[in-house]
Amino acid sequence: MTRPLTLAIDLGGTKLLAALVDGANVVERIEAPTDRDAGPKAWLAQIADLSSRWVGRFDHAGMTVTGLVQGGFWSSLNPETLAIPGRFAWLEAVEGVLRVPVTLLNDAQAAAWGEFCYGAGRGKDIAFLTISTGVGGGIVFNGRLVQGRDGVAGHFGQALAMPDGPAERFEDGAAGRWMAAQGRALGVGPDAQAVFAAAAAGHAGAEQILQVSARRVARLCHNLQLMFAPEATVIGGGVGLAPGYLDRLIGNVENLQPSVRPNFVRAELGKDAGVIGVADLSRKNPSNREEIK
Ligand code: ADP
Ligand code: BMX
Repeated sequence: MTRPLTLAIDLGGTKLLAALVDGANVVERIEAPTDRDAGPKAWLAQIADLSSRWVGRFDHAGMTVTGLVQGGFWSSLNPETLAIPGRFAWLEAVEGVLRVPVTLLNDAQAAAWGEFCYGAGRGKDIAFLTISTGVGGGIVFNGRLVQGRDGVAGHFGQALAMPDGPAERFEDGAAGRWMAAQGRALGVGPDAQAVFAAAAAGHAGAEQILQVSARRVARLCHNLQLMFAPEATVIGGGVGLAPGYLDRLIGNVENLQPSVRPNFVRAELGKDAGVIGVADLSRKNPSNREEIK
């Protein structure tokens, strides 16, 4: 009989990734768009459907979600990134459809752990940022994933500007959703990919959108450097991994003095950082009885 693997599922504001994971390797993967307006019951049905092909090959699972995870409950901090009705008993619901013990975690916290264990942040104190539908984050310091009180740690994308400035969350002015809206206003649509493609083809307005986003994210990371001084700032997510984005970030910090300059590195596990990270935690905690420490 072959050894059971880990099922890992990552539900973001744009895509749903289901994977069968063996250690640091994704053995099989399936991606589907997140049906943003469909709601939790439909997302559960989609998860059950995508996972059904692997029944018998896994005996535990990890699940990551965009949004705040507190115990087994899931809620939105920014409903624009993904609207989750109320405070949803997601762990119980997912265990109900998958019929195995599930470890549930915020998507960016899981990706930070994956990069710390197997990727660009191996053995280092890191801040991880996903520049994706929103801007998510995770912190691993002294070999531990920092979740903080009520699991909020790492929610860099929810940061607000000065109290007398606009009451806009950071991610609403920098992430993929913002890029898409800016692009559509210029007739470059419908999404961030289209903005990248137009910029590569020489469209000055599209290039400007990328530069504004990168300048803002670089400033956020400069501030994080001053607050936590991570050894590496690992960048992932659909936007963060897109060609040229990391170089634009680096270009924005090269004039800072070295002690306060973020050390930007690309997420080595790419889009699989979250599923690999949560798979690792679920293997260590398969009965799901202990809080993640
Ligand atoms: P999620 O937010 O669901 O975790 P992603 O990490 O793929 O998913 O991030 C989604 C965002 O990244 C969207 O705004 C999407 O347009 C953008 N994106 C995805 N792939 C690319 C790419 N190759 N180039 C540019 N932007 C991308
Ligand atoms: C938002 C927030 C974070 C999440 C981040 C990245 C919600 C629904 N999500 O800041 O919890 O980690 O987006 O999510 O409030 P993604 O879907 O862009 O990967």
